[in-house]
Amino acid sequence: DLARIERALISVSDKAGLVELGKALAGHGVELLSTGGSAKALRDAGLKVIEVSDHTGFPEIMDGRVKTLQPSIHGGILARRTDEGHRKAMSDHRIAPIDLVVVNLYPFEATVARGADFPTCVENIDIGGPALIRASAKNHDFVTVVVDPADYDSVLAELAANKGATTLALRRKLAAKAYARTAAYDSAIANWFAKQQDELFPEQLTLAAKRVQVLRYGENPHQKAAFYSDGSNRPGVATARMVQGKELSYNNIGDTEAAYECVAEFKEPAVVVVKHANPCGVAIGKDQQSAYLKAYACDPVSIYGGIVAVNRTLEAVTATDLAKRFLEVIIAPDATPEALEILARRKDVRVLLAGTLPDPTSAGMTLKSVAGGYLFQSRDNGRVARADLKVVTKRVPTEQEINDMLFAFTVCKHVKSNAIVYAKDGATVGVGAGQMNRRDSSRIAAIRAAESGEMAKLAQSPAIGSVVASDAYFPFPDGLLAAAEAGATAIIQPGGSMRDQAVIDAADEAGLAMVFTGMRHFRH
Ligand code: 93A
Repeated sequence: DLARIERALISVSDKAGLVELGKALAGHGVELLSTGGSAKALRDAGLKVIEVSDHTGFPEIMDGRVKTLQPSIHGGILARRTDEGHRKAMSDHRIAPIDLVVVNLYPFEATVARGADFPTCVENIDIGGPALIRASAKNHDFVTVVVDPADYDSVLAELAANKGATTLALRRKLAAKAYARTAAYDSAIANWFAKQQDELFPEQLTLAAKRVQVLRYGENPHQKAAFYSDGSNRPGVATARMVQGKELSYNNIGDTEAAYECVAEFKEPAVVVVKHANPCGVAIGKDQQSAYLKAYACDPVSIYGGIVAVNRTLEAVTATDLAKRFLEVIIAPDATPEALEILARRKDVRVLLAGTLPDPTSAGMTLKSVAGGYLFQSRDNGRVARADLKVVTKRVPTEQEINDMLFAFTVCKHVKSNAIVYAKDGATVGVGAGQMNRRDSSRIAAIRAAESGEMAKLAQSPAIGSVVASDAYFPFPDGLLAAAEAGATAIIQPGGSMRDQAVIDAADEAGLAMVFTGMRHFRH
């Protein structure tokens, strides 16, 4: 299983750890072949290096586009050492075996990311590098391939332990990583090209995903799960820094995303509490603490084991109240040192600092899997502004009602359908989520409001005098009537039902004000 390393080919764009690697290899008596820039770096460090062009007897041509694409290089990598015919070919054509190939590629992804122009991106498509990597990985029975400076140490450790040889187990592991790297590299190139042609949904789509974490389990303990980054760097749970707490779970990640995307919708200081991916309390306020108190009051029961997101630096006053609750996760753009000190006393709660907020209006794709396929769609970045509202009832909503309606409709966008949200004074007072008919969502939200009112010893249900938002049109008057019965005074909904007129008539009869948004916010 051991394969000795006598000759190495080193060709790297990222020169991190290169000199240390070269020195260690030289220490094992390995002959070093290298390309222009890598050879220079090694030579400058006092190492003996043979230029690939000297080895092949063929110069690097076309600005380096052809440097290692040579039979004497690829033959030296691909030769099956135990095969009579291959050995004869090597000696006939004076090909020397190459046992270790260390390559990392032209930085195509980074070049695209820094917004370089088209020809620069194209020039950064590495051809020779992937060929070296794929050839070496194919012949892993004899050849060790390294594509990531993070793996230099494990190779050197084996050389030290096995008198200058690597084990088959390591070579196989590195070969798998090698093909994963060239696949990800080519998918980055393919996706970039598709984007250049303005193809939102190219015929063939390849996904590059980098593992962030293998999770302890999935949605349930008998399911396995892992968390991958899509490389987009959208601020949120994937990019946030965890400053304390236990490892995130699968459900934590989904819920934290729901909370943070929702809280990012608001310009004013805002607080969102999420349970099972649905907001159970959302509020804006003149400051963070007043927003928190209102969000908490919406549903003091469901916050237990919840996820809390804020859209400002987390403050000590709010942290003090949060520390009194059993919470799974707190996510904020940042936190004051005092707030962190207070939360540190609750060792279990995970605290994530995301640095900044995601832009709710930015474009992007969401992905869902179904049996045998994937569903892609652009993110729901739609927003309803005041000017979009069309008053359809006899009664015109008041200023206060309009503000609360816009707030409630924004929250609705983040609640699973059928979503009904009751709101008053910049806070939700009842959320009805995920029901199969709109009337039930409406009733559940009203029940929640009434119960929370009782817990707070209010004289009457906070649903009285509230506004109601519906994520999609009311197909029948019943959902609206349930809201009127609970004491709501104004309704915001997309409109567009065949029976809109019946719903409008019912609203007029109940003395409600109602506006249509023309935009639906289903969420499943
Ligand atoms: O332009 S290439 O596609 N043609 C080649 O033959 C070739 N061989 C190695 N790029 C090629 N490489 C790449 O050069 C390697 O993948 C590495 O990223 C880079 C190292 O060049 P240097 O050693 O000159 O810095």
